Amino acid sequence: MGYGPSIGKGVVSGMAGAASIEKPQMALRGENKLFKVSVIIPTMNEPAIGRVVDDARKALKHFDAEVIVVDKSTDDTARRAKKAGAIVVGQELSGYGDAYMTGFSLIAPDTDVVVMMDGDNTYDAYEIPMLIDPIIKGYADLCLGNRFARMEPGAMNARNMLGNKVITSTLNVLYGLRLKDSQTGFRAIKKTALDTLELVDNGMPFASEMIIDARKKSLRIVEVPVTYRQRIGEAKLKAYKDGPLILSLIIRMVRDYNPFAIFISVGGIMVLCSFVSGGFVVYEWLTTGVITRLALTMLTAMLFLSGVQVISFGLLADIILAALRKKR
Ligand SMILES: Nc1nc2c(ncn2[C@@H]2O[C@H](COP(=O)(O)OP(=O)(O)OP(=O)(O)O)[C@@H](O)[C@H]2O)c(=O)[nH]1
Ligand SMILES: [Mg+2]
Repeated sequence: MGYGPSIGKGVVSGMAGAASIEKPQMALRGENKLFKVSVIIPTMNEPAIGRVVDDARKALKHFDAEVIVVDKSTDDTARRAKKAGAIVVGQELSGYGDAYMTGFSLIAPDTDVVVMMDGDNTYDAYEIPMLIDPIIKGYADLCLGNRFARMEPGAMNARNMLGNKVITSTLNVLYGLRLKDSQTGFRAIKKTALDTLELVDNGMPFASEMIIDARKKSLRIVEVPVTYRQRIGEAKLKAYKDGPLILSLIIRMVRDYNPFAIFISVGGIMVLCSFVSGGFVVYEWLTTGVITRLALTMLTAMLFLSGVQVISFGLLADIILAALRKKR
């Protein structure tokens, strides 16, 4: 099955890889009204923006579509985006997350689905109909494009790939997800679902915050395979700065989602350490009949009692959260 322009011709049927349909019936949402799709593209000096906007508009010709570019460039990205038919707004503040929040505040009120994508030509805009298909069909609220499915050689360097694996595994373990690519920038979300999210992170961690909040709100999250190409222009992601920021957000947010997971890990480590230090004390006592290491004994007791306390606190937080969730 080929991708690219063939999908743009018809509107998609089924999940990724489904055959295209010649007649655009799927674009209708009833009463002859077309599905409204808002595509948001944040840009910071993106030489490929003209092509990206043009592809997105062509790919969505059977939909009621708008393409919004939120720009923070020092070059002529804004002019080229406008020329290609996008609505262009200048970003007052800065940051990837802030750009999306600006874009979300501008989408048409009757929008059905919001699409997020980069302005660097890494994603294939002709795959947008495939990305929004699970939402239009009604079995997903948030659809993520899994780039590992069709990744062009050299599109993602080894460092970013490793970072993505670490972040995605952490997210999966802490939030009970089974994602393959949590850091994808190619996403579609149902507008009514987007309205329920509480997103505040201005930077790159915004992408993870969105998934975590969607999970907290019990939204249906699915992944579809997408193409990932080499970027045109300079990368804006700063892996060594953004990676730790993303991980810390994931861990911070688990406190409200699944406090037991974080408290049991911390408390468990403390209790385990107390067993190790306590082992030395017990060994000395068994072999000599006396305890001379007073400091170590005190440390053991403190570690054990604090560990037990932390675990108990986690249990309590979990019970309170469960009661609050029931109430909501
Ligand atoms: N408006 C705006 N756009 C931004 C900002 N930071 C990044 N972007 C844009 O957000 C998109 C994603 O950034 P990228 O540099 O492509 O990050 P990435 O996709 O994680 O990294 P690559 O794999 O190298 O593409 C691009 O279109 C950027 O131009 C920002 O502060 N403001
Ligand atoms: Mg990119």
